[in-house]
Amino acid sequence: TIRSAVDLAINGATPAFAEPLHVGRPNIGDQAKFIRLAADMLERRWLSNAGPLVQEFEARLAAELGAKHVVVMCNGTVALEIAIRALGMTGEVIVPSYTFVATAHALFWQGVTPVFADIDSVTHTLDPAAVRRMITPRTTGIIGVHLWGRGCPVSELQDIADEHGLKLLFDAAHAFGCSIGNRAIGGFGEAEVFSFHATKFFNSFEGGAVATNNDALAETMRLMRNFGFAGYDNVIHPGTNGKMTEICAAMGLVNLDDTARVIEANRRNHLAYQAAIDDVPGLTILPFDDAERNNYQYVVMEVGPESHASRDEIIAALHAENILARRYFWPGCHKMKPYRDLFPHAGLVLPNTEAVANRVIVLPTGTTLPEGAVETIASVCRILQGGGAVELLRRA
Ligand code: T4K
Repeated sequence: TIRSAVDLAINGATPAFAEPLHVGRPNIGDQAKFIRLAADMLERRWLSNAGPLVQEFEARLAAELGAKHVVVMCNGTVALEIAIRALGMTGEVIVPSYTFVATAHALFWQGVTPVFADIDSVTHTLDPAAVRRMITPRTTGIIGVHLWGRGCPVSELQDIADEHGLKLLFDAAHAFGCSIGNRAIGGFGEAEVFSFHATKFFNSFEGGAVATNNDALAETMRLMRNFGFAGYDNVIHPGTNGKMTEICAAMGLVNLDDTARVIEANRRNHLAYQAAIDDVPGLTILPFDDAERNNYQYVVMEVGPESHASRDEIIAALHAENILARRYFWPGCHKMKPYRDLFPHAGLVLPNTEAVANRVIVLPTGTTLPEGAVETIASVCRILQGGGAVELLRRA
């Protein structure tokens, strides 16, 4: 138990956890069912290329999301790249800087310049007024990100897109099972892109998907993901290899059956964090809107100016305890090497992005979080607020 500064690992005590607590520890469903599906797959000798498990996974996802088409891919980044290309995005596309770097990379990799707009500092998602300021004659689209599974302002962004004739795509990598105005994420804009990476709400080892209600777009993406083949020897479109394998689809199917358990664990952890942290001066847990469907996959703690310990001191103290909290998505894409000197970003200042990126800590959650871990993590954070704990760290 951690009661005072001398109980902290930064001050030489034994770490609170013998094994590391990761952010994004995979949740895994019925292992026996996964082994069964894998054995059947080996028996069939059909390992990739739109096999029966991939087809079943796509149908299940379309039903869950209420989308007309779901095209699964090998990962979320390739899914973004294919959606960007299929939509004909060129020139400049406006994105938030405060996102996982894949959102920006997917554009750049397709020869499109990501133009970074600022976020709203309360919601952490794109600020429509900031998007308007970044529009130029070269702008062809907007990618909104439903960060932390919290919907971005879809209708305001749709209005901007309609006014300026822009394509609107959403990066929904965090947002499977979430809603906006009680409509499932997956049906907004021209298309929405999901990730099923190991660290996501539900995983297929690696994997991603694009959901869309546009028949022609879905058809183009299906061609693009398989080298443009329309049957044997008949290439009718430029393409790449974005296919999901059968073993990944098997994992996806198993984990899709397990999402209620994951939501339950995530929600319990989130409530426990709120109860334990929100009365610590300077620290707050970003709330979810309980009127919406949420997956509660990210526990985001914000370190305010009243906090005695800085964000990075809290991270250092947590890491010493084997609590591998993360500074997602510091420092913002516009400050990362590939983008900071790129036209038109040299010297770009995004005040809300920078403020949020400097105050966020993402904490571990999920089905594997040990009993009582939230309270231990909270007591580390609380002790850092007084009793000389940080002073000891600063002297060291
Ligand atoms: N758009 C957005 C908004 C995204 O957040 C992402 C991905 C994408 C697009 C792209 O989708 P994908 O192409 O990835 O499908 C992780 C994930 O790799 C990445 O998928 C995710 N976002 C991002 C938010 O987080 P890192 O660099 O933090 O990953 P890493 O390797 O440090 O893993 C996180 C923690 O999870 C580690 O402490 C270890 C633990 N872990 C990880 C794996 C893979 C495990 O315990 N077991 C595992 O198998 O990026």
